[in-house]
Amino acid sequence: MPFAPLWPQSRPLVGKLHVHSESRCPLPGGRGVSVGPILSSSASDIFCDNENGPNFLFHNRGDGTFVDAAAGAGGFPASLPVERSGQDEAHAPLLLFTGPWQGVDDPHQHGRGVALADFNRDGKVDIVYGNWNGPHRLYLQMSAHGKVRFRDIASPKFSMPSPVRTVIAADFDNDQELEIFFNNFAHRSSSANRLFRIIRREHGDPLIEELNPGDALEPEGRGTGGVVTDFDGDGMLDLILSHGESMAQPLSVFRGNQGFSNNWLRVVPRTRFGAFARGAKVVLYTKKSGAHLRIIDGGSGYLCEMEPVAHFGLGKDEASSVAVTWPDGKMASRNVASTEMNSVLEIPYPRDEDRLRDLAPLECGQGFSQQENGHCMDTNECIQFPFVCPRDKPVCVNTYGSYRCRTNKRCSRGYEPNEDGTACVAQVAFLGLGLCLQLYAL
Ligand SMILES: [Ca+2]
Ligand SMILES: [Ca+2]
Ligand SMILES: [Ca+2]
Ligand SMILES: [Ca+2]
Repeated sequence: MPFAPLWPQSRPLVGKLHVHSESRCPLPGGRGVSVGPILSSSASDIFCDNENGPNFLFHNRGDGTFVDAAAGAGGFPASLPVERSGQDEAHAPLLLFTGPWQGVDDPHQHGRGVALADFNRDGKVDIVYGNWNGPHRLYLQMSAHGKVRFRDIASPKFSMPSPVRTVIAADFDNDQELEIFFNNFAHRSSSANRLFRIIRREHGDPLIEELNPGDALEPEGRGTGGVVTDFDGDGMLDLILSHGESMAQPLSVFRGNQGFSNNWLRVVPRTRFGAFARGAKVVLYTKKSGAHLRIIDGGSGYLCEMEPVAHFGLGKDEASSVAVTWPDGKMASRNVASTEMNSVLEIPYPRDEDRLRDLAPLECGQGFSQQENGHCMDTNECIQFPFVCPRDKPVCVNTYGSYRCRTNKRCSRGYEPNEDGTACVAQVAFLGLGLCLQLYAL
């Protein structure tokens, strides 16, 4: 008897989005995917790292269509038609890439695990991923003249090729600084796992320090997947690694050895139906260390997915308030009491009547203040305190959570002072399809 569908008339719950390249661009093999507001303020963008072809960075245009923004210098343009099937909407027009982003297409490497995080705590989402036996990438998201580009800050040790599978970004010792764990696959020879701490600096790129992974070194491990979660509820992240594919190996579970006295907070945003709110953005404002950002990532890792919890390590600092932004743009903020430190906070999806109750003053902490919309935002010290900078460095530059002062260096046309005003740097030029050049004149 032929199989009769049980739902002959009903509209399908899920419609397929066809995202395919023009015929001249062969389809690469998808390996890693990460979903969250990477470029958008709330809507979910999609980063895919691929093998045998360029990576994708699909920017959500907010109307059901995406544009691939991954191509940059050295890559070929990825102009993609985006269309829906199973629905009545006309096909979206061909979306031509105009090149405001740089460098995450990485067309000659073979991506594996990927994770989203804000490593330099500037409020912009950064991307880390591993390439199979190729250089691993740590891309900071930068803004230049209102446009966005990515800059790889991976050190030689960090980028050293390995047969990598899962990549995890998490604060294993709750000291505020994120660690990155590479789960390697002992392919044809030993290949130990690796652990790095990304140490945020006030006015500079983060420092990358290699750490001893201890028992998680597993030089003969055939690691395939890995996740962190807090199994025993002690506020310290635990690591579970799976192995196999070409040889049976048991699961491994590890617990942290350091940082037991540090403060922590775990935040669980929910959808309106009570499910985990994947794609949500969680910002924790603190008393001393500014804003910390986490994405409830719908994806990441490799052959696995991270827990839908925003885990914050705070060292000796304490949270002052928390803000959650859902993918549909809804936002909720609330204070965090001292008595709530070292616990799990559930954040429900806001109902409309919650808005009235949200008018209570928020504790935004150092560098941030409550704005007219009721939420914490960066304080613009340069406007609020016009004489904040000393005479020898009179130019005030506002930054996320702080500000800096630089010398009043004059530059020729087409150039501008660098961050500390010690040299002139060519203004970023965007040429042709995705080609972005930055020239230095010292
Ligand atoms: Ca960042
Ligand atoms: Ca840490
Ligand atoms: Ca634990
Ligand atoms: Ca500021």
